[in-house]
Amino acid sequence: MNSQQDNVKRYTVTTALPYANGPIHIGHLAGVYIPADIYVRYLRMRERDVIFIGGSDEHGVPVTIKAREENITPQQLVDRYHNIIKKSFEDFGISFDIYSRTSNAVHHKNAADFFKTLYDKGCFITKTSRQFYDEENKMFLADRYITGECPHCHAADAYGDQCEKCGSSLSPDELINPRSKISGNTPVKKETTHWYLPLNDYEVFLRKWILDGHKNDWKTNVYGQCKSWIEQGLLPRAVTRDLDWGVKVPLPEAEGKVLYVWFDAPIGYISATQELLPERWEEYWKSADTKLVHFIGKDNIVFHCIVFPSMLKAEGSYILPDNVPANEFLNLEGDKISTSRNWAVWLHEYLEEFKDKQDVLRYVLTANAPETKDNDFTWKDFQARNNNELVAILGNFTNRIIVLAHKYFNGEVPSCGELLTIDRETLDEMLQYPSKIADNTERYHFRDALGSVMDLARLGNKYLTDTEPWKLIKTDETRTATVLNVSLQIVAHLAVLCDPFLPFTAAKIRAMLGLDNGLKWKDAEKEILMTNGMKIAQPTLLFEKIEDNIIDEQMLKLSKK
Ligand code: B3M
Ligand code: ZN
Repeated sequence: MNSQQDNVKRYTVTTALPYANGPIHIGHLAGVYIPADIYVRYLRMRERDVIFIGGSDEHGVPVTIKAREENITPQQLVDRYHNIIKKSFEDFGISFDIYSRTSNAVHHKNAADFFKTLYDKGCFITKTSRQFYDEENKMFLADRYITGECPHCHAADAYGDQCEKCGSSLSPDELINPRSKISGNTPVKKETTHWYLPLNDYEVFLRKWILDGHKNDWKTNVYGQCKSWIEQGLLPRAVTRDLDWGVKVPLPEAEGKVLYVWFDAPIGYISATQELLPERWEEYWKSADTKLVHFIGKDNIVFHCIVFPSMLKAEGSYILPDNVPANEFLNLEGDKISTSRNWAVWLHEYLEEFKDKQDVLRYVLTANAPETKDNDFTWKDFQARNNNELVAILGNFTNRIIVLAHKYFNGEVPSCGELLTIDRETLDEMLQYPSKIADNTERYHFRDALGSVMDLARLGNKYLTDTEPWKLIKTDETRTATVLNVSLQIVAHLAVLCDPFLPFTAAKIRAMLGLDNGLKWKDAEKEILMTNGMKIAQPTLLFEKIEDNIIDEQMLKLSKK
């Protein structure tokens, strides 16, 4: 365990705020929400003071474009997706303390105040430039609102920031024959003034804080990206936009301007904390003994490691993140997950089609998490991990023990007699798992941590194979009682240790064993969790085999996309 932990009094854990212009898919889950939920559930079991913050990111140009396409208001659009997202997280067991949203009043006030504080301290510079303007609709055009011919591949409908055909990043000025996406007219150039945060002024601070301070504890992908950003040279970044959807810039001369979505969204973490703990939120954002951890995907690294920390530093009273354990990307069947191409497995659909199988997806996405490199989700692998690991190892061990306890001992925990070497060794090995799993979890190595949970179940299966209680019962009931007693201790330890990873399964095992729902991590450090005579309920199946036809249906569904 890391030594600095002793000084940590509380944890603020945040997850990237998903854009409320589409539902959640497995890429989001594997990259951000499952690892964060594991970490938080683990911390709660360690009885640490932790708050888990999430919410929808409801501003930004993609929201306004999509709303316009559907002929509804941006608010109607984000209401729809916010509700879908929030419900799917709840049903999936992502245990947020609050799931908020950035269109609400608390956030608008907080983000505007934050901007005003920086403004009053003189942290911004202004720049005036000539931007594309649609005269018919009387509006400046964000990059995505301008289309034209790609200067590289000559595709007809490249966007002002990117050509989707050849993939080049563009600026609107490079487009041949630019047109407004809204009126179809040729836009004119008009002067506009914006506020910029001069990131170049933060270079010394960022070098010292990240490059010197976090070389050894941040993931190499995160550290590497930060290093290359800093070394390329940081430039002033505009923090305002000409748009009518977003947090209004709180200055009289800023009519028609809002905060840039990437300025307001991370402040959303703070706003959500204010909503959750109106009296005490500052402890979680302004005390040196609070550990702030941002779970994000790799495309958000620069905003969470460079831009937001510079904003917090500029403000002056906030702590900085202790870690930003960003994951790489998850692909689907060998292809990049894409919302616009509908190439995804959507969480709300999974929850309908695979009722009560939250933990199967949690398991597969953790066992195959893109922690150090991009990884691939395939339905075949989903099936194999369910059938060969969850059913065959964890489910099978638990089920066998509970069935045998009923068959031989009327569903009561039999008393433990003299321990033989094999029993002692097995119990000793079992007792190594709490710290092994804890170490990996504290270091954000969730894949390895989950691997150890399964190793404990494997240990149980091996113990059964070696001791063969179904043979022993014919000759030696006392010895059989001891073997089942030891096995039940393993099942009980599994119930505690799998909880952060497979919370639904943990609850089912606890119910069968008659264990308290409030068991803590330290309970798993004790040898005896099941005492003589405790009543065990009838076994219920933890996992069931997934047949080929189920997988074929999912493959067919994908092939139609
Ligand atoms: N909504 C981008 C994304 O979902 C953005 C994250 C905001 S975190 C403050 O990738
Ligand atoms: Zn192109």
